[in-house]
Amino acid sequence: MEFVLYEVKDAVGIITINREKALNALNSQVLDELSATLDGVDLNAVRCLILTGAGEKSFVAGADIGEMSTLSKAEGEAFGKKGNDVFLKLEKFPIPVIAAVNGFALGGGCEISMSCDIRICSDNAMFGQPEVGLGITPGFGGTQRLARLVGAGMAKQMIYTARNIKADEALRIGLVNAVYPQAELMDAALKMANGIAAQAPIAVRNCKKAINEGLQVSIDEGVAIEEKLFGDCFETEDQKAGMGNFLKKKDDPTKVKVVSFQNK
Ligand code: DAK
Repeated sequence: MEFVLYEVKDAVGIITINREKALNALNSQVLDELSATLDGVDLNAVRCLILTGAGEKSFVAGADIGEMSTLSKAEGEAFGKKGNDVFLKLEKFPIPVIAAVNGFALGGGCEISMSCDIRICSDNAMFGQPEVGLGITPGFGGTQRLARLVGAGMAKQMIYTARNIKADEALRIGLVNAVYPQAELMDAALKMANGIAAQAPIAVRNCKKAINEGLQVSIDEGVAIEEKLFGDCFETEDQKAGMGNFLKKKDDPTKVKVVSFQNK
């Protein structure tokens, strides 16, 4: 892979978009490599992913404007589909994905972070959807995911004005969960990812599915989705070990035992 790095630390996979010279802008090759990287994740060994950008300046400065500038209508549509397919793959990925936003997250960069489950960022991060200034609409789900995350009013303001916002404002409006000094961002992301990886994996996966699928439907349908996924956890080794451990601790608090959760 030329533009995407992948490494595994314990049960956490770290995907780094590595096109620093172009501020990690998303061209077709980056999108293809991201897709292939996700396909290659070993879900028996990895329980949480972190997505970040190479360098200290930019997470992803958007879709590649140079590549987009010469596209015909049909090619533009195909490029949009390629991006959307990868972003949906990320959003529906069975395990949680944390975006560690280490700088600019503009246009497609803001959009790819919103396809992740959780966003944390460095104090130099900047978010925005500048597309209308380029004569286009957001094309990788920005109109849809931003409105769902921060509400329609704030999303419309950001998209219509094409104004970028800094990390503290992103935190205030709920676009990110936390802001860290740049040097501490990856440690914080790893700490969160390891905390997720230490939980029962089937339960975590089912929670992701329940939240994502529930957000698309009525509350009645959402609760029914949750019921099914809740039921699915029973009779798993995770559920038996997790509850068994709690009961044992209750009987004798000195016998606190680490549960080795299984993937089945
Ligand atoms: N694309 C390509 N190259 C980029 C880039 C981008 N988005 N952003 C930065 N670069 C490149 C610059 O061209 C420059 O390359 P060289 O000139 O050195 O070869 C290098 O990265 C460093 O950038 P700067 O010299 O500009 O660095 P500065 O610190 O001065 O400025 C900046 C940093 C982030 C403020 C600035 O680079 C900037 O404004 N970049 C563009 C940000 C932007 O507008 N992003 C949104 C792109 S639009 C759709 C599908 C997708 C989309 C829309 C529709 N459908 C098919 C419907 C998505 C759209 C977008 O994402």
